[in-house]
This record gives sequence, C-alpha cells and structure tokens, in this order.
Amino acid sequence: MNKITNETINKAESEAVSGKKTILSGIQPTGVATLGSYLGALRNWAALADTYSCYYSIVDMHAITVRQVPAELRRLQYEQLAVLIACGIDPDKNVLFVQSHVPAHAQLAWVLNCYTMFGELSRMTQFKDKSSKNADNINAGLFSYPALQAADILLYRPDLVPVGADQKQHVELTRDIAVRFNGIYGDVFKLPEPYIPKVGAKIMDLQKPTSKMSKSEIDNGGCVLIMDKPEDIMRSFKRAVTDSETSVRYDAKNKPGVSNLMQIYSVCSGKDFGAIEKEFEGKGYGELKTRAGEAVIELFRPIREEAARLIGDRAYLQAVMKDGAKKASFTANKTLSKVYKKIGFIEL
Ligand code: AQP
Repeated sequence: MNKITNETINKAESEAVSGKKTILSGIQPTGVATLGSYLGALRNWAALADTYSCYYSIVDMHAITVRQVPAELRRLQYEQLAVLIACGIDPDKNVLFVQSHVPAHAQLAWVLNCYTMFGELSRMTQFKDKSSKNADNINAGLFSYPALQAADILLYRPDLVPVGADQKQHVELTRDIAVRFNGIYGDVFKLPEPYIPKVGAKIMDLQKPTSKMSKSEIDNGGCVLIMDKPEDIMRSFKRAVTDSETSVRYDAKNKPGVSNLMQIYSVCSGKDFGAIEKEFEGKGYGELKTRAGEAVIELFRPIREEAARLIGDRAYLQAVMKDGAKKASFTANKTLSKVYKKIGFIEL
C-alpha cells in the first residue's frame, strides 16, 4: 500500500504555495452539503481557490451507485452548484463542472478498472460501509467506485486533493493504481497528495457521535445541512448527544459527543481546544451546544442566502456548467489521449 505520511503532505503543501499547482476534488449530489462536508472539504476548496488552479466537480456518476430519484438528482446538482459558488468558489477563477458532462471520466475509469485489483477494492471501508447500508443493491458500480474516483483525480494531474479523512484510503488507492500504471507505461500519471484539514477532517453525527455526519442520514436529527434554517440548526445542536460528565474536555475516544462539538466550535470560531476548555470551565454542556450552534448559524447565514438567490437563476447555473465542462474536458482529454496511446488503442 502506498502510504501517505504527514511529511509528504507537508512537502506538497509547501511546494504548492511557491507556484500555481493544481487541485481537484468532488462532492456527490446525494443531498445538500452538510456541516461535515463544509468543514472537512468545502471551506478548504474556497480557501485554496486563489493560490491554486482548481477543478471542483459535482460527481453525479458516483451518486448513482446508490439508487436516486432522477428528478431529485437533477435538482440537487443545481442546488449543490449554487452552494459551492455561495461558499466562495468563484466559477471565473475555478473550473466548476459536473462529472457526467466530461465523458473522459467514464472512459478512463474503464481503463483503470483493468489496472485495479479485486482485493484492493474489497478492502475499501466505504464499500463495506455502503454495502451494509444498501444490502439489496450491492452493485458493481459501488464496488468499483474507487477506480472511477482514481480517473476523476488522475485526469487533471493534481498536486493536492482536498478531502475529509474518510477519503484518504481512496486517494491512497489512486496512488497505488497510478504507480502500477506508470510502472508499466512510463511517467503518465502524477501522484497526488490528499489535503486533509488538521481540525474538522471528520465531523461526527450529532446524535451518533461515533459515526461520520452524512447527508444520506438526515432522518435522525444528527446531521446539519448548509441550507437548514437557523432554528433547525439550533434544535439539532441543543439535542446533541454528549455524556454523563459535566466537564468540557477534548477526548475523542471517551467523550466523542463533547469532542465533536468542540471540534465544530473550534473550526467556526478559530479558537483552539485549550482556549475552548478555558472558556467553558465551570459551565455545562448546554452552553457549549448553544455557542457551537450560534457559530454554525452565523457561518452558514450568508452562504444560505446567496445559495438561495443562485438556485433561482437556472440559466446562470447552466452557463457555469457548460463553461466548466468545456474547460475540464480540455484538460481531461489530453490525459485520456496519452493513456489510450500508451495502452495501444488506435486514435483516429
Ligand atoms: N462528516 C464529515 N466530516 C468531514 N469531511 C466530510 N466529508 C463528507 N462528510 C464529512 C468530505 O466532504 C467531501 C464531499 O463528500 P461527498 O458528499 O462527496 O461524499 P461523502 O463523503 O460520501 O459524504 P456523505 O455526506 O457521507 O454522503 P453520502 O451520505 O451520500 O455517502 C469529501 O471530501 C468528504 O471527505
């Protein structure tokens, strides 16, 4: 396994600030973005946009590995795009596109499927997780999802891939596939590094703080969406599961609920865990829940308002999609053409 160390991440980070390097990441339109995807990924996407050449994709082809309602899937793609722009990802400075609008993703994915081992795919935590949640639909797409994800990444030759901690295993597999392919055909793919935030990399469900906050699990009240109304956000925080102690202390293993709230409050307020422990000395969990809820409400207020405005402007969103597809295809097709040549396909 091609292990990624902190050292390699730091090296890529420092190289990246010296010149304009490339970044790629994606988000599924399986629901509206959550507090988890915002803190784990989207806020970094926006922050990195000025320094890097960025490709950000709405990955509809990944979404159908789980059954979707077609009209909903369409609506959610527009909504997701509006949220990304409202998060500060400017479509004039970044390439924002929908995965299925760039056929090279499917084309390269097939090739990479032939260079990805059954055993490797079987070990992926997300496959095990999602197949246990969708026992009646364990389809081949769900299984080979990481090969498509490897294609998504390798097509754009990115230096960094900003993701939450849950995606680290997939980026490692992407590197393994790239190394295997390069070992046979020469230096075709660039090896990407994951860019995982130090705090906020894995935001947990407010009701089940031992599980990742996920947009497909919105029914239990433990998931906060960017587009949620302030009163709904506060209600979710007030009901957050904590523990039977009273002290606000960071201990992810023994106090997952409180530690998750601290993590959220830390990213939103910019305060470190030491400062937060001090701030809540002698105070109960109720106050931490309220402060964390307020911080999230204020963080999301301008994003929600701008996204709501953009959702009403379909013509603009479609124009962004068209422009993004054109720019993304230009880069992706160059890589695909190189791959096809290397493996012996005839190009006309
Ligand atoms: N809870 C989280 N904490 C930190 N980062 C997270 N991300 C997602 N959830 C958290 C990161 O957000 C990016 C986009 O993720 P995604 O929506 O494409 O896919 P996902 O990881 O499968 O998210 P969900 O919410 O769990 O979706 P469903 O329920 O449809 O599977 C990724 O970089 C991810 O790491």
